[in-house]
Amino acid sequence: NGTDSGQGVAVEEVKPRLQQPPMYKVVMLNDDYTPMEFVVQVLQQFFHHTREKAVQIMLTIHTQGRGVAGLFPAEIAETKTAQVNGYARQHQHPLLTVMEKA
Ligand code: TYC
Repeated sequence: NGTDSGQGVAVEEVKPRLQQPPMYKVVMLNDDYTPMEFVVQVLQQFFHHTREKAVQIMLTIHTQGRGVAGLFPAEIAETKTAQVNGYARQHQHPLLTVMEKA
């Protein structure tokens, strides 16, 4: 670190891996009412998945109960969940996304 402690001067550790923000999964939950096509379109519009990938994620949610729409730093994950939940509510669908530490 360059600050030798020969005469009692404190040595501070140098830590690498700076600017690595904690990442969060945006998890989409299954329900019985939201149309499959609406979920596919949300995955394309808000998470920029291809149609094929969006269909695959939607089917995982439908069969397993939940699926990961994307992985983002906290602030972006918060924005995505709020946008998707608001959009679903505007369209009167119960679709719910939550964020979860990766
Ligand atoms: N289970 C819904 C249906 O059968 C489809 C669905 C998929 C709903 C994924 C929500 O996150 C979801 N219409």
